[in-house]
Amino acid sequence: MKIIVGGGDGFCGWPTALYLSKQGHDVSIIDSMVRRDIDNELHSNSITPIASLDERVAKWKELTGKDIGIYEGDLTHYDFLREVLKQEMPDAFVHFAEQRSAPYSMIDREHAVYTQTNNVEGTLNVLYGIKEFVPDCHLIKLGTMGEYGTPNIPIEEGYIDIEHKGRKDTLPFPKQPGSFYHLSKVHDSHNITFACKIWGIRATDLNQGVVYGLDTDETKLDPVLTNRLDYDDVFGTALNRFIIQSAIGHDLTVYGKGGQTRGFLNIEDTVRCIEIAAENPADRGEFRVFNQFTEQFSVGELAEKVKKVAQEEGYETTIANLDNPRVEQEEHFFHAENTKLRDLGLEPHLLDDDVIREIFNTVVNHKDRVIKKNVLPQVSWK
Ligand code: UPG
Repeated sequence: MKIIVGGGDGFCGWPTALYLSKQGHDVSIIDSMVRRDIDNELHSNSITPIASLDERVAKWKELTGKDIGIYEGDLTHYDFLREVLKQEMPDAFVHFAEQRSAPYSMIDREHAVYTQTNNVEGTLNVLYGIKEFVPDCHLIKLGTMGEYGTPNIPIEEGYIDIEHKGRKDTLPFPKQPGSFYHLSKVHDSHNITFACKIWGIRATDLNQGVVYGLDTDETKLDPVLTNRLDYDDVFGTALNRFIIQSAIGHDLTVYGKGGQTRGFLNIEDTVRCIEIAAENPADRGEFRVFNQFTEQFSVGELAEKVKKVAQEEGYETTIANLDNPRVEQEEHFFHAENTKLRDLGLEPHLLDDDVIREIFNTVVNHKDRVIKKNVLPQVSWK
């Protein structure tokens, strides 16, 4: 298949582009390089040193003989997107090209407006581009489990059967997102639902959980292919942050009581889920939703798991319960369905001590790169 990976230079996009290329697909990346610019804005960095996208793609070609195309540009520039679509005529468009940090969207008004205009406008352009030039192209859109929030009922995969005043319907599952970023994904979902309905576009919304890990078989092939790994308070996410904190002797930053429970998955499962979605396209006019996570944990449980492994490796580790910079429930019911990807063949890489140990041993090698002032939370929801 011809597949475009939007955001193919990023944490999820880069390993996905490599994996799809290895599987024999004809992959092109669209990326504006904004994630690298944001590192400069935030005076932050990836704990792993990362090569430029040109170097990455050249190394992949050298090692495998496979070409990955690069289109450097922004999805909010429709003229650019239109030319790429006309050139590539993709069978699938994998869309990771969004501002994906909740804390970044909560810095101030400008960052909230940027997040929502960038994400919503980019996706709207992709929808129009598909309609105009490649109506049969399957949109594989990265949503988030954070769209649902933490309702006091089990979370279904996208839709819920409701009986109300004697009538029945299947309706979109209620959304209660917890940041302007997570809201941007809800707005996208609504726009995609509508576009599928009116234009017959085929779309899969992958409501992904928190991704942990950094390596896949492909990124491990050579240091030039190394994936980025964020540890800072803005782009670092729960489990990865805790592992890096333990490696540098920092207290583990559990926010509040630590009972916040979320769906998690290994980056090795992210790439496979995208392949599964691509190989099993939604029907024309169908807006299909998969919950893309493999296990659920509270952040307190994750901190305990990391502490145990770090101590076994000889690193004394303390868990700190910090004042929560976010507004969120710290103790709540959480149960989400995640059977659809498994039914299509996903075999999860589950979290155990060895998985934590492998990430730990990778980050220990780079711990001198950590900018310590970026570790504690600095962005408040209030
Ligand atoms: N948390 C802590 N301590 C930390 C970092 C986070 O307790 O040092 C808590 C946080 O309060 C929240 C939970 O962990 O309750 C998850 O936060 P985080 O790991 O930052 O993930 P999200 O903000 O949910 O966002 C990530 C990705 C986003 C994706 C989402 C999927 O950045 O792109 O949509 O995970 O759920």
